[in-house]
Parts: sequence; structure tokens; C-alpha cells
Amino acid sequence: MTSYKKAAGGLDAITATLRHTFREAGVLRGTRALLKMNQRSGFDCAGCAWPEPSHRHIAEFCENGAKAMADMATRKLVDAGFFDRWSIDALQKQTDIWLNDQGRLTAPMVKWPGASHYVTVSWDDAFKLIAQQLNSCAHPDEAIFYTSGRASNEAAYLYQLFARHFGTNNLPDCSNMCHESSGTGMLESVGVGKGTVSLADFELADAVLVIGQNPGTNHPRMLTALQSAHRRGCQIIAVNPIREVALERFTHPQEITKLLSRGEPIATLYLQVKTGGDIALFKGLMRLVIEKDHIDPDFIEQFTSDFESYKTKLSKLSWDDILHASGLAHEEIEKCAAILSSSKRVIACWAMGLTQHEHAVGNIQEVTNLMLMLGQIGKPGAGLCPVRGHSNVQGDRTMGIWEKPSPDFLDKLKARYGFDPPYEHGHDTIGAIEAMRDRRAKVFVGLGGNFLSATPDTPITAQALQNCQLTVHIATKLNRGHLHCGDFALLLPALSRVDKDMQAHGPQFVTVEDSMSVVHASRGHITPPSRDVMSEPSIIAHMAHATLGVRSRVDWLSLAGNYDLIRDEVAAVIPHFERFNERVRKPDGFVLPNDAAQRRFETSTKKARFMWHDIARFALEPHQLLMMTIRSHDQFNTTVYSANDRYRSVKGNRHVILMNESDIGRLGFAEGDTVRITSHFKGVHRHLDGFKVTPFAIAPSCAATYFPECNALVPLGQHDMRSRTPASKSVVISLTKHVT
Ligand SMILES: Nc1nc2c(c(=O)[nH]1)N[C@H]1C(S)=C(S)[C@@H](COP(=O)(O)OP(=O)(O)OC[C@H]3O[C@@H](n4cnc5c(=O)[nH]c(N)nc54)[C@H](O)[C@@H]3O)O[C@H]1N2
Ligand SMILES: Nc1nc2c(c(=O)[nH]1)N[C@H]1C(S)=C(S)[C@@H](COP(=O)(O)OP(=O)(O)OC[C@H]3O[C@@H](n4cnc5c(=O)[nH]c(N)nc54)[C@H](O)[C@@H]3O)O[C@H]1N2
Ligand SMILES: [Mo]
Repeated sequence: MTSYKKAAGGLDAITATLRHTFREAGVLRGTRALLKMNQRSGFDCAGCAWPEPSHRHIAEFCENGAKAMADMATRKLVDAGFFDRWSIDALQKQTDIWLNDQGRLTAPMVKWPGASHYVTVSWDDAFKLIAQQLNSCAHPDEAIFYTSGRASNEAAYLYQLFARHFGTNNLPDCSNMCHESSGTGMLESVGVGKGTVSLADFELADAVLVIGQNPGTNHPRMLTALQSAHRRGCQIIAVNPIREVALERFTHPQEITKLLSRGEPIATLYLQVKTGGDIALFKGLMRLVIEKDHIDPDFIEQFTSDFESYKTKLSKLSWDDILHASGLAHEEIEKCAAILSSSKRVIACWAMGLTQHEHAVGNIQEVTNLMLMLGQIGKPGAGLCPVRGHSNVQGDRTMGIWEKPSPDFLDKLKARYGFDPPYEHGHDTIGAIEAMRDRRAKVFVGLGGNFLSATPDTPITAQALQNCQLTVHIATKLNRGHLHCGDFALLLPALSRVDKDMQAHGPQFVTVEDSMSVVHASRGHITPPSRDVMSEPSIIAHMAHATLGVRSRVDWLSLAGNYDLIRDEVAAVIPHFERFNERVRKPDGFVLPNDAAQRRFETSTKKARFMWHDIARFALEPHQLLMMTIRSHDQFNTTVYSANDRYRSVKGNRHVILMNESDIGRLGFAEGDTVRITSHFKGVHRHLDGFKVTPFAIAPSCAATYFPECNALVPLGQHDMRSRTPASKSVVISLTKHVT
């Protein structure tokens, strides 16, 4: 059985931080960058969207934030000579770790039709090619403009403006695969699609639920908040099919005297729910809360609708169903209900364990129901906390990166810029893959990200990209997505968060919005990898200028020369951004208002709504398991730093399948066996070979593998029906012994 003997954090975290930073960026450059991370005069860490505290530590970063920084501050460079040496075919044979390890992109590159290599191209010619290809589309909807959540507010605002001015709402983004279901569910239930809590609420909460989230790896600075809450006596309840080490024991790497200790407990109650069993758990909790009369009748009466019908349906559920589907014992659910009932203030946090299922919106709305029943929304120390992933994914949405913009927003664009924006909804991520697969779309532009490896059904997405006439990737580092090219392909190098950004009007900063709606500035301090790298706002402005020409009255190139001018545009169009330039220059920026946090629920009933969902059922045959695809401790989404996963004691191999020991025996396997994984969806079977059976502390009948490798097993058609978030946490699989 793999098990990590130490607490998460501690000395190992410090060693890993320094090793990565110094190896990639060098001692001086690396140290300087670390000391600027998350500081008021510095740059926002691109590692996650967890907010910064107002009392900042001199070292306000975590191990994995430092890795993300070092990955960009690296001294290794990919130059034109590199692409002479390596054909695209040869690059495809390399691993993700190797591709990323080659370093920062330094010059614009093109692949011409039929060519085997990328070759250099001037920026001017690159923009001309984009303009010519976009303008030869039969309809603007033949173009797709994808965004990954590292893009700044300034880049995002320009990008959506360009796409809509060009004539399409085809603005899929990584959020479609991430917290789309949180947004969809919350919008309907409470009228806002964002979290209702601030960091200060964590100092007041009596109980915090951490559901379907692995903060030790993906939001390490959240552990600081959880640890200090725990020390105050706050109850921390983890809900997770995996016993994640960092939720069990943690040593803060900055508490020198405790570094060698066994760490402190974080979770006071650990509910090892079955994958997909959360709705059943929430229903069980609500049953108990009602039975014991621990609901908040005044809140329910004054602020909610649909309670009585919800309660009637709930009373008809059988406990057998609740216990079977959740995989938990009655006493465990009772313990949790007792903690929630006796807590004056409760926060519910969640991440991908709730959002990436076919019943994802159900998950979100049922945890919301629970919180509404307890009156735990819209008061200090309480509320809903979807913990965002990419550092500016929330801000990108605020800036209008969305395939389903509101008519009001489009009217504002029309009034300000004098063009007719498209009012039909555009393609989300799944829709974009289908459109390229079916040749309804033929130009793909990616503002960051790795569209190929982040999306489901990798071979289908690869073919979809290859079907395009032009693929454009605006990127900092090489990834596999750049190797599945359209007839023409451009690879355009962009500045990263850590780089100095010098434009016509002098040095520029950008802005971002964190998971708790705080908007603040981010300034890079490091010399860019080459003079030939452009900033994202500048690349977008040049694309727009070249493509739209006299059709546009926007002075794109002036906007790119001075980001204050972009922020003035944002202030004029996006609600709550008035005096943007002035307010964002305040040390901690400003906080966007949130109606639900003020108990104003702008839903169809003007009240917070109880929304019913049936318990999710998975018709697993005895030989089948439910597989989640997750992140290791040494990766950032599709960027893989090494093949290790320290807290899960996995070393040197990402092709492992983590299984409950009882399932290994039951299915006739032994530890270390190499297996073929087959996923099953609507009669189609997808296979991947060469996975090592690894016993692990995961709930029975569940299994875990790493993404992006296992995206080839995630079916494009398997997603939440409303939000269309891919179900990458509930893939039905079976295993067979692999004979080589
Ligand atoms: N270092 C690092 N930081 C990151 C990222 C990264 O890749 N590396 N990615 C960023 C991004 S974009 C995001 S969205 C976040 C992701 O942050 P997380 O959501 O923490 O990431 P995952 O690895 O997908 O982990 C999902 C967790 O949910 C659990 N889980 C799976 N299925 C279920 C279920 O049905 N029910 C419950 N209750 N739990 C379940 C898994 O066991 C796992 O602990 O992190 C962000 N931060
Ligand atoms: N099976 C499975 N699939 C998943 C998930 C899962 O849990 N399981 N998680 C999903 C989630 S939550 C998300 S958010 C998506 C992530 O999807 P994406 O956001 O598309 O993927 P990333 O891996 O974050 O993108 C990494 C690439 O972005 C580029 N990049 C990095 N920084 C910058 C920058 O500052 N500017 C520019 N222009 N480029 C930059 C680099 O070239 C790098 O290779 O993946 C999703 N896919
Ligand atoms: Mo994400």
C-alpha cells in the first residue's frame, strides 16, 4: 500500500521549492522572482486563484506556485534552430515532460501547408496570414477563439472584443471543463455564479467543508487558512474518495520551529465518500438536519423558495439508497450533521471532485440546498466557495470571455464601438471540438492553454485540430497541442506573468481577479526570454488591427501601447469597474460586489431556490470501476514537471492506476500488474495500455489515473447536460491484463 509517512508541507516542500526554482531560473534570478511573488509591487502567482491575505508574509508563495513561476522564469530557450533540428513528427514522439522542459518560446514560427517543420516568420507576416485566413471564412462562426485562464483582464477584454467585432461568440475557455457547472448551478440557485465568501470569512467560520478538492497540491496556500481555522477550533470536514495526505496532516513550511514535527491535523472529520456519491451524502445530511429540527426557518421563510416541495421529496428517499450511493455509514453522516448543526458559521468549499461529473450541476445545487437549509449563505464566516483553478479564470469571464454573453452586454459593445455583435450563442469547448471535427469550423486560435490535451477524447480532438485550415497558438512554452497543426499553423510566443512588459507608453502592468472577486494588479520583473516575444494584449490588438482594418473604429494599436486605455474601456462597459485605473492602483485593489453575499438573490423567484436532483446512479457491472482523472503534485494541468506524485508516494511513473486493495484482489490482479484500461460509454470502448496496478487509499469500486494522459479515455459525449462540463471524474472502466 502506498502511503506518505510525513505531514504535507514541511521541509520536503522547502527543498522542492528551492530545487525547482534554482534549477530552472538560477539562484539570483529565481530568488528575486520568489520575493516578488504575490507581493503588492510584484506579480500574481499563476499557480492558482486562491487570494492573497492582506497581511502578507515576505515569502507569500507555496511550493507549487514556485514551480509555476520557475517554469516560466526558466533560462532554457526554444529558438529557431530548435525547430530546424526537430520535425513536428519527431516532437510528437517526445513526452509532455520533455516538451515543456525545452524552455520558453522565443520567436514567431509558422508551419506552411505540407511542411514537416515550423520555420521562423515575421510578426507582420504572421498577422497578415491570420487576417487573410479569418477574412476568407464563409461565416465568422467558422472561427474559434479559445482562452485559457492565465490571460489577464486586459488581454481577455481585447480578445472577446475582437472575436465579437469579427462576428462570432465562439469563445470557449478552460472554464468549460472546470467550474462551468459551479457557475450554471449557482446562477440558477442563488443568482450569482461566483463564490460568496472572502478570505476574512475563514477567520470566523466554525466549520469548513472541503469537498472534492485536493488543496495540498492544487491550492497549497489554502492550507494556511485551514490550519489557522483548525487552531481556533474550527471543524474541517473533508469529503473525498481519496484520503489526501495534506487534508490529514500539514506542517507550514514557514514555521521553522515545527519543520521536523509530525505536522498538525487538518481535517477533524474525513468522509471517504464514493466517487459520485456526494448528492446522496448531502441528502442524508439534509434529512438529519430536518429530523433534528436544525434548519434555519427564518432564513428559509424570508430568503428562499421551493422548500416545501423539496422537503416532501426528500422525506420519501430511503436511507438504504443514501448509504449505498454515498458509500458511507449512517454514523459518519450523523457526525457530520452534528458538526454542521452546532456550527454558527459554515463555509462549503469545492473544486473538481464536484464539478466534473454528468450530475455536476446537481452536485453544486445540492450542496447549495444544504447550506440554504442551514441559513449559511450571506453572513460573516459563512457561504459558498467554489475554489477556482487558473489564476484569472474568474476575471476572464467577468471580462466577457463566454460563449453565451447576455444581450445587455452585447448592446453595450454595440453602443460603444458601433458594430453589430452576434447575438446567437457560440461554441463551448465540446461544441468547438465537434465543429472542427465536422469541418464546420476551420480557424482555431488559442490564447494560451493546451486545447488538445486538456479536452476529452484526445484522438478526436487531434483530428479536429488537424482538420483546420489555420491553427494559431499564443503560448509561452511548447506543448503537445502545438504539434497537431492545421494546414497553416502559427506558434506565437507571449510574455508570461513574471516578465517585464514594456510598451510604447513605458512599463505596463495587468490585472487579475482571484477566486474571491478581488481585482488587483500584477507586474512582471524578469527580463523576457527574447526581444521577439510580444505581450498578449499586443498580439491580440495586432491580430484585430490586421483582420478588421477599416471595419473597426477601435484604435487597437494605441490600446496595446498603454493598458490604462484598455482599462478605461473595461470601466465603460463592464459593471462595477468604474474608476478602474484609480481603484486598481490601491495596494490591494478592490472587491467586486456580490448580491448573494448580501442575501439578494436575483433568481427567477427573486429568492434562493431549492433545486431537486435525484441521487446519481452508476450502473457499474461487477468487473467495472468508476475512474477519476486527477492531477499529481508535480504538474500544472497539462504541464508535467516530473513523473512523481510525492504525497501519494508515486515515483517515476504516471502510468499507474490507483485502486482500493480489495478491488485488486476481487478482480484477480496483483500489485504491480500491467493492465489495459478500457472505458465504456454508449457502446463505444476506448483503450489505453501499460498502466501499473497500484494499491491506494481510495474508496472501493473507484479508481484514479492522471490527466492529461487518460483524456483519451474520457468520452466527448459524456458531460453534464446543462453546463456541458466533461465528466472527467466519472469514467466507467474495466481492466484486462496487458500482455506485451
Ligand atoms: N499545482 C497545481 N495547482 C493547480 C492545478 C494544477 O494542475 N497543479 N490546476 C489548477 C486548476 S485549473 C484547477 S481547476 C484546480 C483543481 O484543483 P482540484 O479540484 O483539487 O484538482 P484535482 O486533481 O482534479 O482533484 C480533485 C479532487 O477531487 C476528488 N474527487 C474526485 N471525484 C470526486 C467525487 O465524486 N466526490 C468528491 N467528494 N471528491 C472527488 C479527488 O480525489 C481529488 O482529491 O487546481 C488549480 N491549481
Ligand atoms: N481528464 C481531465 N481533463 C481535464 C481536467 C481534469 O481534471 N481531468 N481538468 C480541466 C481543467 S480544470 C482545466 S482548467 C483545463 C486546463 O486547460 P488549459 O488551460 O487549456 O491547459 P493548461 O495545461 O493550463 O495550459 C498550459 C499551456 O498554456 C500555455 N501558457 C502558460 N502560461 C501562459 C501565459 O501566461 N500566456 C500564454 N499565452 N500561454 C500560457 C503554455 O504553452 C502551456 O503549455 O483542463 C481540463 N482538463
Ligand atoms: Mo481548472
